[in-house]
Amino acid sequence: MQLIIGNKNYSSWSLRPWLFMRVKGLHFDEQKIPLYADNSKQQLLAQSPAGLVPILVDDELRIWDSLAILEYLNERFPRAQAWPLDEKQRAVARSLCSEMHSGFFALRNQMPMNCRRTPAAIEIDAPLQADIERIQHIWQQCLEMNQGEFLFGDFGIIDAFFAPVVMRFAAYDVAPASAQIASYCQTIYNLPAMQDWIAEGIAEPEVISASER
Ligand SMILES: N[C@@H](CCC(=O)N[C@@H](CS)C(=O)NCC(=O)O)C(=O)O
Repeated sequence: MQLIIGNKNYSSWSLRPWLFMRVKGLHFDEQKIPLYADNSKQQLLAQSPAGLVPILVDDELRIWDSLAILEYLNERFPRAQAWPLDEKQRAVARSLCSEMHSGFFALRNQMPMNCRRTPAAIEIDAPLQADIERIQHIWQQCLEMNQGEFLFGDFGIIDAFFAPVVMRFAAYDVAPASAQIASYCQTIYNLPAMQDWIAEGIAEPEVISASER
């Protein structure tokens, strides 16, 4: 399989499948297309008509969109335990991923992922505060309910989905609302795969000024 991704420093959508595949030991080659440069869009459109990363290539099949990629990996590698085993928990985990996938616009716009940012707080308006509180509430509920290191026990798609938020909270110095949340964030941050992603992101030469706050 090949995973086509954007800049590791900035591409939060790319991080999700990349981290999941690395944590679960699924072998893949990666190809990087630096985003928002002169010929980026051309390169993206040559890979997928949607013109966005991530894209997973599996033989002749191309899958775009991080959630679709992770659902495909769940079906292709059932032993990876991508979702909780319990049907009801699985439905909740899927709801939370969908909420993340289609919402939190204030967080996305005002706190772009930027692995190399020196941690510092920014001004937080009401919509951003609401996003931060909702995410911390989700994490707290999951961690209390499941009593594991990760949101539903073992590392799953849900953790890959929220990993960019962990990076955002670190970069913009958002205080964890509880010791459990702090520990969860540290666990994600310390994953060897996450550390590799961060180091490779920091080493990238490209700067996307729209993502620098
Ligand atoms: N919903 C999509 C969003 C993908 C997306 O917005 N990707 C951004 C990178 S983080 C991108 O490719 N941007 C390039 C562009 O807009 O030209 C997903 O989950 O994969």
